[in-house]
Amino acid sequence: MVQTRLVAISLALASLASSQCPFADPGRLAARAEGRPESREHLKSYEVDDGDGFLTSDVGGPIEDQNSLKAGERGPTLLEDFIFRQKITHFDHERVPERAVHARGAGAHGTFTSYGNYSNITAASFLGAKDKQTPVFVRFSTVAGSRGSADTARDVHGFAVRLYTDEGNFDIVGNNIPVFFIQDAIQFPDLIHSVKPRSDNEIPQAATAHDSAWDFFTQETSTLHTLFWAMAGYGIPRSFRHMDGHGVHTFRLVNENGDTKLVKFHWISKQGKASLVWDEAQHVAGKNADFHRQDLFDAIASGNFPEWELSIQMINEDQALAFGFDVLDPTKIIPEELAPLQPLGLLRLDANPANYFAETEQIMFQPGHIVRGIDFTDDPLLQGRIFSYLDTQLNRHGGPNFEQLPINRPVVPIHNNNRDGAAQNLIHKNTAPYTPNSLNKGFPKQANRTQGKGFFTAPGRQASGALERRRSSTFQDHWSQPRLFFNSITPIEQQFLIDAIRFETSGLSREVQQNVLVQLNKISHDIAVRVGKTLGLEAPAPDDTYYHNNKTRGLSIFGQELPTIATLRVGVLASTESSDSLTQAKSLKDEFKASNVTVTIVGESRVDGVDQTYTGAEAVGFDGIIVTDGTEKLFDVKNKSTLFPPGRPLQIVVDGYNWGKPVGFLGKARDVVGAAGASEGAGVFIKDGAADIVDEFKKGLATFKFTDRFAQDGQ
Ligand code: HDD
Repeated sequence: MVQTRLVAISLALASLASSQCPFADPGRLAARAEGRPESREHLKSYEVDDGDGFLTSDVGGPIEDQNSLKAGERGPTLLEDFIFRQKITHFDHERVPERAVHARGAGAHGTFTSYGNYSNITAASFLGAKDKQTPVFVRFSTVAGSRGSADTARDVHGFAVRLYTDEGNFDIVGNNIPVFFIQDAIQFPDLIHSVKPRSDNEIPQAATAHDSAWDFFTQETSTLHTLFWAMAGYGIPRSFRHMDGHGVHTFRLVNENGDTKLVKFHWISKQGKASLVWDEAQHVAGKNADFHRQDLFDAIASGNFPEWELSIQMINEDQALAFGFDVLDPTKIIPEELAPLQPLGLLRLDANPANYFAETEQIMFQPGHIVRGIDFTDDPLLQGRIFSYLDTQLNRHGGPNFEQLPINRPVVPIHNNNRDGAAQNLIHKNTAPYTPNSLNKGFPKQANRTQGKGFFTAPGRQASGALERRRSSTFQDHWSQPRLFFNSITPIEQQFLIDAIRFETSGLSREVQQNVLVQLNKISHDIAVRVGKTLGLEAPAPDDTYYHNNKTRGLSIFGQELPTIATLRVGVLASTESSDSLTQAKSLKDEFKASNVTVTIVGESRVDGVDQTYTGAEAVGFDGIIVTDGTEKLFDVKNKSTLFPPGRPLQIVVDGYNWGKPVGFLGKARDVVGAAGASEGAGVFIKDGAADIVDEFKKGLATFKFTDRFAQDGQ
């Protein structure tokens, strides 16, 4: 008894110590080193630590034990048991509605640092001075799947950024694809109903490979451009860290004089862009449904803070129609050749949420959260979004006070006449909650451009015209830019895109398949022929109205060397029965450490430095695989062991090779090359010892995928 109490006390002290230790997490360390506040600082006053104290009821009374109050030792529970009722009632109400779209996601805190003073183009204060720092929270997501769906489902990915600026919250609620499926927000429910699971059996989860999705894609052809991006590598990123983000719409920047420019916002990944291949993504979904959220969490927890550069494309107001399309049309990119990327600042994520629900689940982004110096445009998709997010958040929160939740509060004081409502957290003392008033001396006062610096709407913005319920004639071309996208990626990426369409359409009804070919044929006859070949359907005659050979830069993912290999993961296959193998594995681990590459030593059991057993190891867990010398027995298919599923060590190499990863073989392990169905060539490194392989293998990791291992049509 005494011993149990001592253990309990020492555990309590240990947890107290760790919670108070200022150096507990790398984000805090980094913030200290750079002399800036920790990025979660503004949430600290809301934290509940439980580092000490007694268990209490919600209203503070101490709770003695975890038994319900009964009439007699074996009797029924009493209604009187308020402790029981409070606990169970709270549990019964723990869930809030998941987001209607983007339900599955993960987020992190960080800091945005402005590269300069950009007051010549925008009054936005977070861009007003060189090195100015602003706390941020970013939430990444998939769109269609529900909250428990797999991270690697093929999908557009959400990239929502909140900047807690010193003039209020500014949200850029974007995606990893710079265009969107529809041109008018009124069609959003139709789009989402078509991609969500069937209404009768709720199948399939988090997938567009079904009739209704492709029916909508072919009936509403504005979808084709975004669809092409999603069918390419953009639909299956390697991690959230390896994707760019885009504000999608054209926005306005407004300076203090009221001068405006049209802009597109982009977050360019400093990790580079990298993607999985489809077969791999499907395996990941089964083996580790939390693949992306884990990657983000682990990277930040280990002090490898992901970074993105905020870049804009900026054009003049009179250039809105200058490029042969309308910049108000969210299905169009502005090719970089027409408006180069201009970097404005650096976003760095350096702290994980302390509580997923309170922070990641309760953050409520809105395209309508803008700050002075940023303005909307008349893009009809943006206009509708400004309404929808507020509305859906009223539903999720159950009342209008969700902006008072810690994660939603701005870091500046709020003064207005909004009052009451469910879960009102503030105690308003002003008894004249109306404007204008004299009883409170006119406070809170209205701002203007010289006092309080108010303006959200660009002073010169105008709108006029007859009321019309129709799509703009400048929004009609749905086929030129999907073709531009296709022309601008490499042949193997084109192949992946075609293979994805083949996969997605293979189970559709004949009628929808025919419609798919009609639309593909308007983009490219070649694509229609290639997809038609798998479907067993003949492509229509070429329909060349929109055919062209233009290309733009920056769209390719595969074949671009990654700027850094830090945090990439190498699986080193070893055998606990061979000391040579283990020594080699350990020296590889040391050699890769300098590049911040994570080496996982895989062995039959967790002894002698083995990090993971073959029972738990899979190629999906590694970006590259090296087989050590002395492991021959593991690759002998006749070697049935109870320590791993049949054939697992070989399967790891087979999968790694087939998914384009760099693979290495040391000493006698070179025999595995043939057994794994691999052949010598790019990305296959056959060496004698550990020291010989490291440098080349690092280059292999930067190449990331060796795409010459994949077949291409017509070869
Ligand atoms: Fe949306 C969530 C991105 C069009 C209605 N959207 C949501 C999120 C992202 C986007 C990243 C998740 C934010 C988070 O992490 O909490 N949505 C986009 C982009 C669009 C877009 C880039 C086109 C450019 N969305 C769009 C339209 C509508 C909506 C046209 C409705 C008319 N979106 C919503 C929503 C969500 C949402 C239903 C669900 C949960 C939420 O808002 O807070 O209101």
